[in-house]
Parts: sequence; C-alpha cells; structure tokens
Amino acid sequence: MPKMHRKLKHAVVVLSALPFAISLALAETPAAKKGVSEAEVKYQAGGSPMANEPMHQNVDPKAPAMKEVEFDRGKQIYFQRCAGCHGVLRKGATGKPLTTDKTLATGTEYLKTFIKYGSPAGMPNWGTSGELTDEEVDLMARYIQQEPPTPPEFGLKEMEATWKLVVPADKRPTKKMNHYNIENVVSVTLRDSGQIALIDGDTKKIINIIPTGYAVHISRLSASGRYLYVIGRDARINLIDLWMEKPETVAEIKIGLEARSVETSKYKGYEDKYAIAGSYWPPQYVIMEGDTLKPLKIVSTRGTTVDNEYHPEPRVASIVASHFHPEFVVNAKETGKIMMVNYEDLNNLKTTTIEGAKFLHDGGFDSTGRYFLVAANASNKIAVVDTKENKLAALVDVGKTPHPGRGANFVDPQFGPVWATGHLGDESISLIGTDPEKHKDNAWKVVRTLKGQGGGSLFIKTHSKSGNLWVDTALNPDPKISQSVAVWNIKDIDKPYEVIPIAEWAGLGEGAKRVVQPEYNKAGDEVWFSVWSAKDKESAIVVVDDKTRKLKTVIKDPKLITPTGKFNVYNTQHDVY
Ligand code: DHE
Repeated sequence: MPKMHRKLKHAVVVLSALPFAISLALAETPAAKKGVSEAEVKYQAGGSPMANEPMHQNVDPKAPAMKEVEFDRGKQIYFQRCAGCHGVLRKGATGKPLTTDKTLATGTEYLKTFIKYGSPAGMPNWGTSGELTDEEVDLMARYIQQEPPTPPEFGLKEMEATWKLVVPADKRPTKKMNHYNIENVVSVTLRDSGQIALIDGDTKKIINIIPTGYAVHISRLSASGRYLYVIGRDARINLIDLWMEKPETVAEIKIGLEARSVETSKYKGYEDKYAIAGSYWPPQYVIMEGDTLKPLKIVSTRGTTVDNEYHPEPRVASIVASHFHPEFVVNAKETGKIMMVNYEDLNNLKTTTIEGAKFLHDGGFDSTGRYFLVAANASNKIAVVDTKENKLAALVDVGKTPHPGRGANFVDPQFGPVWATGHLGDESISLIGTDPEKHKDNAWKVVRTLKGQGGGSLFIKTHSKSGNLWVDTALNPDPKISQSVAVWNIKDIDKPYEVIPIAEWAGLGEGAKRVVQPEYNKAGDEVWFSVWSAKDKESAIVVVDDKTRKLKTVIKDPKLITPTGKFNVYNTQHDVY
C-alpha cells in the first residue's frame, strides 16, 4: 500500500466512528459535482445491522468465482455501505438496481471502475476516497454478480421468541411513583452506545441510562404519556414505564432484523391500547399490545409501487397515529404508498391505501393534526394526506431531498398557517400553506422559500409558544455550517437569519462534531441541541434560551455518548412541532 494511501486509510478509520462518515474526498466526487450532494450520499449510505446476520448464499456458475470467506466479506461490506441505497435484494431504492441480469451484463471491469470512481448519478467513489482498497473493490465487483443472499423472514414465531415481559402489567405501579415532572422529561438517543438517556428537563439531570437496541433510532410516547417506546435499527423495541420510581424497561421485543419506526394508538377510546412498528427487513409492520408489546398482527408491505411496478422490499418509514380515526398512517418508502390502517378490528383489518410518491421518509402533522405531510425525499416532493377524509390532499414540489423530521408549524405573517421543511440537497427551506379553509389560495403550495446556511439540513423546529424558527445543517460538509444553526424571527421572516455557534458554546475538544435536531422543552421557552461527536469523543447537549437566543446551559456527562434525537415527553405525546 503506498504511503499516502495508508494515511488516508487511517483517517477514514478514525472518522468512521461517526456513522455516516463516508469519504474524505467526497467533495470532489463526480456525484458532488453533478447534483447529488455529499450530505445526501452520506445520509443514505448508513450501515445496516444485518451485516452479520447468517444468510443463504446461492452460487452462480456464470459469475466470477468466489471463496466462502470472500462471500462473507462481500456481504459485510454490502450491508455496511450499499444496502441503504440499493436495497437488501438489490432491486434498487434511491440507488440503481444491482440485480444479476444487470451486473453480469456489465462485467467485472466496468463494475470495478464504477465502484472505485463513483458516478455522476450519485454513486460514491469508494475506491479513490480510500474507503475501499483495490482488493475490496475487486471483491465487490465480483460479489454483486452473484445472486444476493436472502435474509431470513421474521414472523410471529420469531417475534414471540424474542418477546420479554420484564414486569407484567399487573405488577406495575398503579400511580406515578416518582417526583419527576414527566411531561418535561426528555428521551435522548445515545446512538452508538445503544442506549437512551432520560433527562429531567427541569433540573437537566440524568434520571437513568437505559440499554436499548443497536444504533437506537427514535422514541415515541403513548397517548397517556406514561409509556415510552424506543426502537433500535436492529428492530428491538423497549417499552419503558415512566411511572416507576426509576423509569425502566418493562417489556422488550425484536420485530424484525432492521427497523426505524414505532408509534402508539392515540384515537379516543384506544389510548395506550396498541403499539405499531414498521421494519425495513422484512418489509412489514406489526401491531402489538400497547402495554406489553405482545405481537398481534403482522402485515407485509410487498407489492406494487405508485407506478405499478412490483417491488419486493418496500421498507416501512414513518408511522403516525391518526387523531381523526382509530388508524395508523404507515408510509412505505419504495412503493410511495401511504396506508391508513384501521385498528378497530384486527381480524378484519381495513386499510385505505393512498398513492403518494416514491421514497416516503419522515414527516409530521399540520398544526390542526388533520393533515399529515410526509417527505418523498428522492422525488423532491411532500405528500399531504387528509387523515379525516383519508385522501391525498396534494403532492407539493419542494427543494432537493426534503428532510423535515416532523417539520415546523407556524403562522406566516403574509400567508397564514404554514408547515416548513429544510432539505438535504440544497439550502432552501420551503414553507407550505396548510389552511384550506381561511387561506384557500395558499393551501398546499410553497408560499415562501427561505435561503438557509446551506444543504445538509436534517431537522427544523419551532413551538406554538415561540417566535423563532430553528434549522440545523448537521450534514453540511463545511464544519462551520454543520456546527452552527440558523434562526429566523417568524414575525420578520423576510429578515436574514442569525447564526448561533452551538458547538462552540459546548466547549468540546478536537474532533468532528455535528449540531443536530432542535427540540423544545414543554413550555416552549428553551431549545435543546445535540452536539454529536464521535463515539470515543466528548459530546454534549446545549440548551438555549429561546427568547434571548443566549446559552442557558450545557449538559455534559461521560455517559452521554453520541446523542442525536431528543424527544420531550409532552411535545412528542401531543405532536407539538
Ligand atoms: Fe433517521 C426519524 C430513517 C439516518 C436521526 N429516520 C426517522 C424516520 C425514518 C428514519 C424512517 C421516521 C420515523 C417515524 O417518524 O416513525 N434515518 C432513517 C434512515 O433510513 C437513515 C437515512 C439511514 C440509516 O442508516 O438509518 C437515517 N436518522 C439518521 C441519522 O443518521 C440520524 C441523523 C442520527 C441517528 O440517530 O441515527 C437520524 N431519524 C433521526 C431522528 C428522527 C429520525 C432524530 C426522529 C425525528 C423526530 O423529531 O421525530
């Protein structure tokens, strides 16, 4: 290995502690030059927990020969680097299909060039960036000419085998046994330690650190606010009882091999009754008992896309609970279909399927809770679902690769109520009118576009009691931008934003750090930001006074490893954003 290359390799290993650190030279990749930003590539090419899962491998005699150890290595690399964009079965998702009819036709040499140098359509330059060696590039070129190994299915039997009722419902407290102001507790994702931290929002003290799934992803609250549900990328769900003297896990289950979303029933009469989780693999969702996680009903999402093409692997992205019907809104990424799943009668399940747009990802409600706005990210659209009439209200064209998190609801001084999203692929922030009654002409149109600090934005946030709109740029390649946030005064939204140097305020040492996901306290007068460092470096949570935009406090603790998402109990329970 030449000297320079070794150096690069070392840097990559260090950086790899950050989950989506992909390539040092990415800014120079063809992809970056031709419209697919570094941020988009980084975000989607995250590792999958399925890399070490045993799978059946067929050998195709027409493909270049491979030894068993090469298959294993190829599979590992594929799930760490490629599956996020090309899919487990390689039928294509945001990346191109890599099925053997295509890869065998192009052959080893072409594939090697493609993997090494990348492509203008968005393929990273895995070889020239130093991420893969020439041997690994050659291995991957041969590996993708073999049939993809098939991961196992995960049905009721497998789920039941992992289900643990740690504290049965009748052995739990009958009233709140602690003195915490539960509504202002925050569940913080500790991404790389596979834990969450429960932090008292009043005192800023850690209440408990609870082990959860691998690369834990999101937390959601039951309708009553008593139960917290946490899901890991490995599809493990922890059910935590906030009424206990020290809140702890009371039930646990694994619902598949890889997952991102969990939600609970919120319709009147069904509070805390059901939980639902969607998985990436197998492509399905499962409805469970809300207070035990006992699996009740599994439904596959395999089927046709909005373009009427079969897709074997439609991953379940966001799920929200309807406030207008006893229904869950389940979003299938690759098919672009939005399923309104009625949970009144699980044996005679009624589902209304709404055609959205392909690559559904994250989203949230408008301020009335009637309309759900979900990003179809690679389609550059927001799909608007009327959860009262169960119809698509609109498909709205926005900027490049929208990523709203839950979005932000506020009243635009000129256009009335709006919901806003930032973008991974450009610096714009799109404000969409959300009031078809009093502001009909503005409804479901981009009424205003703000220019932010840059692309690579993941989350935008405000609060009904706040006059500020906060936008992070966590994945921007410029550290100055990824380490600060922009804030607008909603009343003077035309005026330029102010830049707040959150990472600097955290006072951390050397190393890459990203400022990610603004989240309010219950009162709406504080905003919390994660300063997300590598696993072996110090991270922090910076709390800002919303009115003055000045530093209020920095929460630091050696146990706060890689904090990312933060979920205030009240705001998550009541869809305040
Ligand atoms: Fe997320 C929400 C999927 C990478 C932090 N993320 C979601 C949702 C989905 C999703 C489907 C919506 C859940 C819902 O509402 O039910 N995320 C994915 C991926 O597939 C992706 C691109 C790649 C991966 O490997 O997982 C990915 N996500 C990330 C990150 O790298 C982030 C920034 C850091 C982390 O913790 O891993 C991240 N995602 C989050 C957060 C939310 C989220 C904080 C919830 C936002 C909220 O306010 O509710």
